[in-house]
Amino acid sequence: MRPLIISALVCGFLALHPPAVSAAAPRHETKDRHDKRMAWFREARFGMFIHWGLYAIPAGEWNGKPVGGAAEWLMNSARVPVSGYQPLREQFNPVKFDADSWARLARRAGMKYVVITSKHHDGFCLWPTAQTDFNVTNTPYGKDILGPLSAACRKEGLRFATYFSIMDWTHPDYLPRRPWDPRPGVPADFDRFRRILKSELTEIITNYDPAVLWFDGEWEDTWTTEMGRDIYWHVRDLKPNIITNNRLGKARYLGGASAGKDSVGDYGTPEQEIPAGGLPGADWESCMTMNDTWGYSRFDHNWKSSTTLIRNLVNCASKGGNYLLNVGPTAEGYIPAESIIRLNEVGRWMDINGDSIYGTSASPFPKPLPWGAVTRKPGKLYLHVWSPEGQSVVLPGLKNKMGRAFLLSDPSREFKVTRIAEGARLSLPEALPDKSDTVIVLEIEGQAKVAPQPPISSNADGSFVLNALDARADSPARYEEDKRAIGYWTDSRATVSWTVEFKTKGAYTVTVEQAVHPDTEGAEYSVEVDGASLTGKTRATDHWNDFRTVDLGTIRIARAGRHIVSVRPTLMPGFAVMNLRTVRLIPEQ
Ligand code: FHN
Repeated sequence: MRPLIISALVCGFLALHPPAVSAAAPRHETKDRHDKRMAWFREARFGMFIHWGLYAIPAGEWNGKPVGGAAEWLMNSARVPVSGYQPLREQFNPVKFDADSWARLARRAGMKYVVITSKHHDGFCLWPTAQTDFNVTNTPYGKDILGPLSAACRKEGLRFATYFSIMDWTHPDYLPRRPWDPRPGVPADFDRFRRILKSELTEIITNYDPAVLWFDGEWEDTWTTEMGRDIYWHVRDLKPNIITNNRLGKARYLGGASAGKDSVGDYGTPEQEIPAGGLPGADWESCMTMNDTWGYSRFDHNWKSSTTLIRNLVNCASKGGNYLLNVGPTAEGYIPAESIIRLNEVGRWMDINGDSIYGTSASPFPKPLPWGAVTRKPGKLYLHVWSPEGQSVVLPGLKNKMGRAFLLSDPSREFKVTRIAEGARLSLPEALPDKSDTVIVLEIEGQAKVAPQPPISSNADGSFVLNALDARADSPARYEEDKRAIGYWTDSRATVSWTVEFKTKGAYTVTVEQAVHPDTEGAEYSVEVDGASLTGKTRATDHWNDFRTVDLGTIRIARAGRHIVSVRPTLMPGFAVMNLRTVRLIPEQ
C-alpha cells in the first residue's frame, strides 16, 4: 500500500478518533500520588535506550570519509544541508528489523523498559505521523516502527517509552537554522512548530501509550522553560500517569532541590556519567552508550566490557538512580553483535543478582567505598564486592544489629561479620565467586543506620588536606569520581564545606587546587573558617581536568575546636565557579 495512503489513513483515523484527553492531571501532585506514579520507574532501575533512524545508513561516514562525533549527529557534524540529508529516506529499508527479538534481548538482559528515538534531531519520524511527510511511511520500508516495538515490549512484560527531540534540523518551522542551511528563516513559524510538536506527541501517546516521554534537544535559545512546561502539561493531561525526564526545561544538569525554576519534568538525566553522590532528593537516570556513539557507527569499536556495564548499573542503583543503556541498530535493523554479547552477559548476572538491583534504595554510606558499592532494602544490605583490599571489607559507621551474611547466588555460603570500632568488618572468601561483582547479603535489624562522618583531623605535621571526596557540596555542585573533584558548580549559591577538628589555634597558609575552564575564569570566592576569610579569583587552566594549586595567603584560627571550612562563591561571571579538588591548610611555623 503506497506510504502516502497510509499517512492519509492515519490522519483519517485520528480525525475520526481524536485522542481522548483524560481528565487534566492535577497541577499540584501530592507526594503520595507522585510516589505512586514513579513507583515502577524506581523499581525498574534498568532500561534499554535505542538510537535508530536515517543516520544508521551513513553510519558515521559521509562522502566516503569518516565523520567524527556521534553518528546520530552526522547531519550536523558533516554540515549536510537538508536537501542532501532528506534523500536518505529513499534508502531506509531495515528488512531485518525484528521488534520481538529486540524486546526479548532487553528482557533477557534484565531491563524493564525500552526507550526508542521516535524522532531525533534530524526530524525523521519512526511512526506514520500526519504532521510531516519526513517519516517512515515515505521510505522503501514504509511501515510503522513504534507500533510493533510497543507491542513486542508489552508481550515481554516491558514498558515501552519514546525519546522525542525538540530540536529539529529539517523542519521548516524550527529555528534557529543551522549556519550552513541555505533555507531562509523568514517563513518559519516557531509557534506553529510548537503546535506540531503537540500534535506529534498526541499521536505517540494515543497510538503507542508510552510509559515515559524522554525529551531532548532543549538547549537552544528558541526553546524556553515556559514552552517546556506547556508541553509537560500537554502530555500529562493526555496521560496523567506518564513520566517525563527533565529535558523539557533548562536544568538537565541539576537535580533535586537545586533544579529550581528551570526544572520541568520528573527525573534528572546525567549523561555518560554517574553523579558520585547521586542527585539527592530527585529521581534520576544515567544514560550511557555501550561504545562511544548513540547511533550506529561502523568506526566505533570502543566497546565497554560487560564488567563495566554491570558495575555502572550497580553504581547507579547504589546512588538511587536508574541506568539507561544504549544500543544503536544498523540500517538493516540488526542490533550489533557486540551489544548482544554484552547484554546477554549482563543478563546472566542479573538472573542471579537482580534482587540486589530491582526496587533497591541508595547506599546508606555517605562516601564511595573503596571495595565496591552497596544497595539496600528494608532489613538487608546488598554488598557489591569487586575490589576488596585483602580478605575483608569494612562497613564504616554501620550501627545496626547484624544477622547472617551470605552469598546472594548461594545462601548456603555464609561469611563472618564482626563489630569493630569503625563499624563492621565482613570476612571474604579466598576468591570472589564473580569477578565482575560478587553480591553478599547482610541481614540488619530495621532501616540502615550509619554514624555521621567524623570531622577531618590534622596530619602529623599539623596540616589539613581537605579532599573533594570528603566535602559536603550543595547541589548542583557534586563529586566527580573521574576528576577526584567537585564539579558541576554551576550555581553561585552553592557552597562546598568540610567539618574540621583544630587541635590548636594558629595561623595557616591556605592553598586551593582548582581547574578552571577558560570560558569561566574570573569567578570570585572566599574561604571561610570561624569568622576569618580569604578571597580568591579564578584564573583559567587548560581545561576542567587541568588542576593547579593557588596560594590564597594566611588565615588565623582564633579558637581550637571543631569548625566548618567553607568555599563560598561571591561572583560567577561565567557558567561555573571552578572544579575543586583540594583545600590545604598548612600551619605557619
Ligand atoms: O544530542 C543528543 C545525543 O545525540 C543523544 O541523543 C543524547 C542521549 O542522551 N542526548 C543529546 C546530547 O545530550
